[in-house]
Amino acid sequence: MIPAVQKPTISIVIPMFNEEANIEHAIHYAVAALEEHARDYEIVIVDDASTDQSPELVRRAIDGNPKIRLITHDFNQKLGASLRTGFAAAKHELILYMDADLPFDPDVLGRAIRAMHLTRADVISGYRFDRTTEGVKRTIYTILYNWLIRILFGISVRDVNFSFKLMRRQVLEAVQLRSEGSLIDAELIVKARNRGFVIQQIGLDYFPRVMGTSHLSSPTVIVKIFRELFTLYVDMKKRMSR
Ligand SMILES: Nc1nc2c(ncn2[C@@H]2O[C@H](COP(=O)(O)OP(=O)(O)OP(=O)(O)O)[C@@H](O)[C@H]2O)c(=O)[nH]1
Ligand SMILES: [Mg+2]
Repeated sequence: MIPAVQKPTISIVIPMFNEEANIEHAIHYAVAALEEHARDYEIVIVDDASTDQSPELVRRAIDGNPKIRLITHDFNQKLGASLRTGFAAAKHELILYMDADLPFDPDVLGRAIRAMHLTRADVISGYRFDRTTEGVKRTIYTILYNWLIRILFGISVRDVNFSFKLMRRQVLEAVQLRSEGSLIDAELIVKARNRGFVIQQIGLDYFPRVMGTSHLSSPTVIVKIFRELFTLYVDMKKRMSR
């Protein structure tokens, strides 16, 4: 007989850089989803030295809800470094990484947790049902990047850079992440697979950013991904037992 499943405890990690137009909105919907789907929760927001009002807005939210946490970088360290900071601080059983501009409805957590139990997965990786709304150029980049990761590491993840990744904390304890930039998503998925963790995927409705400024779709970000891919390639190829 399969025992009834208790709601999990969940940490949502949000990397944040100059998101004053979005962060309160993201917190509101993240809290609503966590109140519904988690036994206990926290929202860990890593401020990567924003120069706008976003850290102030987070502090205000913390006054109303102490389950929200703010970690501040003294200088801008980019996405990978910020996620590593957030993952190291996260203390619950499941960890979800989510962007501040709400590219998906956090309420899908319920479906993802169910998929995790149902498929006995350690990681649920979300892919966008329709990613063409991010524009033709970026759609092509995304397809090529997924294809490249598949060729280099023999891993079939449909949307490796999409920010929805729900993980058991054992995954983060077992893998050592080194990316500073946006290679972090691929590094996380590849190293989880290398350690023998089960990765399953679910499709998600994707909502492109409508407010604030995009920071991660620039040529410098892409160049950094390739530089880090070169540096970390051997490390990312290693298969290890847990
Ligand atoms: N830590 C850190 N996070 C960043 C940086 N730039 C952006 N972010 C955050 O990373 C997440 C994704 O950034 P986005 O700018 O939405 O990148 P994207 O989703 O590829 O592009 P758009 O949605 O089109 O803007 C958001 O939560 C941002 O606040 C940065 O320099 N450092
Ligand atoms: Mg975005």
